[in-house]
Amino acid sequence: MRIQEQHLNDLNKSELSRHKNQYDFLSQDLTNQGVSVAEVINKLSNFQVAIPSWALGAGGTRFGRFSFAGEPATLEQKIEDVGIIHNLTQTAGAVSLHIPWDVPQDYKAVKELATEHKIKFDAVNSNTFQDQKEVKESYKYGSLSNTNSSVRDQAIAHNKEVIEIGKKLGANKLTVWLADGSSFPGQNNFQTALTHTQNSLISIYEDMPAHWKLFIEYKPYEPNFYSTVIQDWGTSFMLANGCGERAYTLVDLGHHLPNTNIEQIVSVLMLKGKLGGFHFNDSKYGDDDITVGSIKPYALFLIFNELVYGMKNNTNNPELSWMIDASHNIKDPLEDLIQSLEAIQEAYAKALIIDQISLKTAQDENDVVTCQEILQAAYRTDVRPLIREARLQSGGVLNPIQAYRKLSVRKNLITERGMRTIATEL
Ligand SMILES: [Mn+2]
Repeated sequence: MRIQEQHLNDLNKSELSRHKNQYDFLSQDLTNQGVSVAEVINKLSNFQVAIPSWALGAGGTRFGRFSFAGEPATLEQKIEDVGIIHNLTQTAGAVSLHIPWDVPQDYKAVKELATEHKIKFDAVNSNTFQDQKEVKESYKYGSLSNTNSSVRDQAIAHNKEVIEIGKKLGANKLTVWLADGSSFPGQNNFQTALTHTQNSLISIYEDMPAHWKLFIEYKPYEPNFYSTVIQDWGTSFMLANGCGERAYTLVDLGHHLPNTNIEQIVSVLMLKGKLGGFHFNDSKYGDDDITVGSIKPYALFLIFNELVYGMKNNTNNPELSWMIDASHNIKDPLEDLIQSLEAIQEAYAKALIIDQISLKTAQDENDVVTCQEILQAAYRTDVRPLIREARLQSGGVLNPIQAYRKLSVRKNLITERGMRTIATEL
């Protein structure tokens, strides 16, 4: 399904005067407070978040999966879905592919389709957390950390193959997330497992082209319930340092034990120039992978405060790679992603209007009350008119969810693809 520009203009027309009033009021108020509204709008417009190919169909749980009608059955259809989201929001200008779920058949055609939708190829993701068809060795007891060298070699070779696929698409980052660990005490030798993992990662790192980055993701538990080899940011940081300059830690919001101070982790990693990628989602209990901002929007804002500070002050830290890593099985996946993008933009906008100069003064004077007042003044501001204005200026719609429904996108996708399609590998 292709959305016509004229349709977007028509949708915006009916909302325009209300938006104008709200935007003028907020923009005047922020300008009086010393905020450069044009700069905020510009930053919001430039902020692009990658959509992972596995979030476009309904996700499942370990108990089952409920398909959503009209799901994309091919890589081409997945790119088209990202194109729809990007068209409406103008903030989803990239797709992150999962190999081997999304190996292109025709690279040229896939690249052309992506370009047509103004979609770039973000980090490619390897998969050694499940056994693929027709492979010799099993990852049941781990991949890069396995006690058996032929299993490790197979997992390394898979990652190198993912790099080759990424190269052909014009990607320049590899994300490695390992399920490796143990489910029972005594099952693993921690030191051996970590040493194997480091050596395997070095072998993958050395295979990457000189302009590529390696992102090492961590997670405390699940699928293993006693130990995980790369369990926390410290382990990831250590492994990244062991690989070299272009290896970085990747923070996934859901990959922390409850109440972890994620904003502090972000801040420390950026100080050291080692935060490479960021995965957005939200959770109540564990790695729940639910819609960004649906549970803890204030925590997301505090994280963005550190990200904004780091992007301004830690010039040694590279430009970050943003991705939504959420997937569940109740909502329309595309509406869910639009909600996530909105929540990300909102937290980012609120962080951008924090009065950093006054905050620094209050911190220096140990005026704790004022510090809190400054943060919460920004958080309590309804910044949605700024996000709408950024979208409008970039050619998107004022209200993406409403537009999605008015254009009957899902109905059209069902007509095109059928009721019973299932996204590849879900
Ligand atoms: Mn992730």
